[in-house]
Amino acid sequence: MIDKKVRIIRVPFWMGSGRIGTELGPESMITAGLLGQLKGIGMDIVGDCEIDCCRHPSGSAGSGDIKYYTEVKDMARKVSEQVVGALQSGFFPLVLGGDHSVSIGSLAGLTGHYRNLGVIWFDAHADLNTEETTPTGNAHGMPLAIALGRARFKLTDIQGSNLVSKDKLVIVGARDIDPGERELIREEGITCFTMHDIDRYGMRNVMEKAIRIAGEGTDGIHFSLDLDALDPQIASGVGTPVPGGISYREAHFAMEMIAESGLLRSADVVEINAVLDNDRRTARHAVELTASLLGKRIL
Ligand code: B3U
Ligand code: MN
Ligand code: MN
Repeated sequence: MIDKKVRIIRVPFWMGSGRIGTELGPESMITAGLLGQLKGIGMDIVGDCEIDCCRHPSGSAGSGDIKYYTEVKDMARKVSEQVVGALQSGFFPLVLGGDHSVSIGSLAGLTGHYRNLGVIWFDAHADLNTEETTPTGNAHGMPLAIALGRARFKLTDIQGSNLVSKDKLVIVGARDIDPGERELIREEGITCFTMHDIDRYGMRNVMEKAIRIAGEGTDGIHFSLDLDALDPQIASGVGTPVPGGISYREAHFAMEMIAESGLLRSADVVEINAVLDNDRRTARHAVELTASLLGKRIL
């Protein structure tokens, strides 16, 4: 069971994804009943806040290697400060994105507080692109390369943070990996459980291994939930859907396993694109999965 005091950090940010829509993610999760779900499982929601991040760029995406680099970095610094503040008060930080670049901020704050952080990353993508390998220039495809110190923009560029250890990172659900990311996974020996592994070994085995790798000998686990990890047939409200994803039942079971481990220290829920989430099903799934992650049980 996690600490009962949760601080919700809303990050209405889209510029890491290159298209609008994810800035409405936090609001869509609140509308889909997040607060009621969390209160229903006995959570105290304390001092929730919204990051004041850029929503309307004054200029173009910029000519650098990362689109909206200045805005991404500014947002990440602010998220990091709020995460640190929550941890210092003994609260569980729950970061609501926003696109997946918001996790740069979460990880910066967390690595400053915990010396030895484990990370489980649910995603259709590996999010391991660098400025050199990115096919899009979008920062949401880069947070893990930044966290491991493999991109020019490094997590340690944000004050007070440390890098994430490649041995304590586990990616789950990947099925769309770019050539440069594949190379990095091989070079660094990063644990990446693809959909092939989930089909072959089952979610139970994959999660047992993931929790062991991220949880043993660490200060605990940060869980990052990119909604595009789910199959687009059940969660179509994301910017970059990839067929053949995690099922509803697999996802809930994985959340329950993490909750049962007692090792969860923080989480982000990202990449809901409210403009594309016409039936609001993706937001509803995000809320239900968050409740399971934080300890909701069937019986
Ligand atoms: N790998 C591609 C696509 C992508 C990554 N993350 C999302 N899409 N959501 C990239 O742009 O780096
Ligand atoms: Mn992602
Ligand atoms: Mn993704």
